[in-house]
Amino acid sequence: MLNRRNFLTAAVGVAAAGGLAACAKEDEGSSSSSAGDGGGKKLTLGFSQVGSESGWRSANTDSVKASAKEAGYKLQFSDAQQKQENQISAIRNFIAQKVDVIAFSPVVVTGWDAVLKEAKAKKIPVVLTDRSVETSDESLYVTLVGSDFTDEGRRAAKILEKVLETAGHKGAVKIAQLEGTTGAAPAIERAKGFKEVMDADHKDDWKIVASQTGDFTRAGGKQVMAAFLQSNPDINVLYAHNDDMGLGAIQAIEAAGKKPGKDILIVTVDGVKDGFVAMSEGKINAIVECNPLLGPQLMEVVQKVKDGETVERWIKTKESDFMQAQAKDALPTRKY
Ligand code: GYE
Repeated sequence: MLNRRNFLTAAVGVAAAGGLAACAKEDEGSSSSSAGDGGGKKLTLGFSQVGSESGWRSANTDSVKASAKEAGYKLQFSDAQQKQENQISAIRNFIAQKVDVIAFSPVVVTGWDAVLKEAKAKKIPVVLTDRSVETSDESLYVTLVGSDFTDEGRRAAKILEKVLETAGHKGAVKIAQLEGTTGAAPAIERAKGFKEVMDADHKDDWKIVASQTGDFTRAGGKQVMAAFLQSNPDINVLYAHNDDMGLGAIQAIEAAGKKPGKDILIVTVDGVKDGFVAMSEGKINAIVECNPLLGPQLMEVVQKVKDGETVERWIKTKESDFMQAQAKDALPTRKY
């Protein structure tokens, strides 16, 4: 099994993928490799999106569409509605259409080898964006453009320390965790990073008393949080793997007659506008940012891959953390 850290050292895969890209160019008989040059054939990018489960996802989709347009690429966009089988058929479709490059954000980490081998056989390079895959063959994709989710989990635990301190919290910390989509990289890794800090520094004072998936949606967050409050009425912290689930949970907390941000301290991940609004209203205590505006970086990488240039194995995104006190000032500058 490969973790994201291993990706960085996988230089062989990059070299192989560079070769792949070069072959793809020949295969297509493309007269020009640079997009928008007027004379040459437009680069065709097949993009399979996870779905439209969250505010993060909408911002990501807009970013991909706008930057493909800006780059002058022909974009074949497909929404998988959070179903792996839809992504597999979208990718097969891209292969049949002989697109120049395939990019996708894999809904879950496992189960991609077969379809990625089909792309490789047709010499179509694959770029992962946002989420990673687990594969036994690193040559099946060129690079990943996206965030370090394990680190986001660690940052969430670190910022929870500050939140507890700011709130003057005393006594046991009983945490409810709303997990992202089961089997998805951000769900696995945000849980892992958080637990790492908890096990190292808070073995005695913190406990995850309830943990379940809310599938990264508001409806999921609301429903699962309502059930948590029934079974564990003494929960005093919520760690939600994204803002949307946190926002759904806030509704459930209020419906149970409790005050989000006070009776239950809340830390979420993403930093979408609605999350910041809730934080400026005092309902979320801190947010770990995960930047969805990956389009420009993705288009740059796609061009390089098409041109047979070597790219880094993992192209990471820069992100920050925000406490409630910063929310009002930061809100007008948020871009998603
Ligand atoms: O945090 C969540 C979305 O993969 C980073 O997916 C992405 C996650 C994001 O549904 O809101």
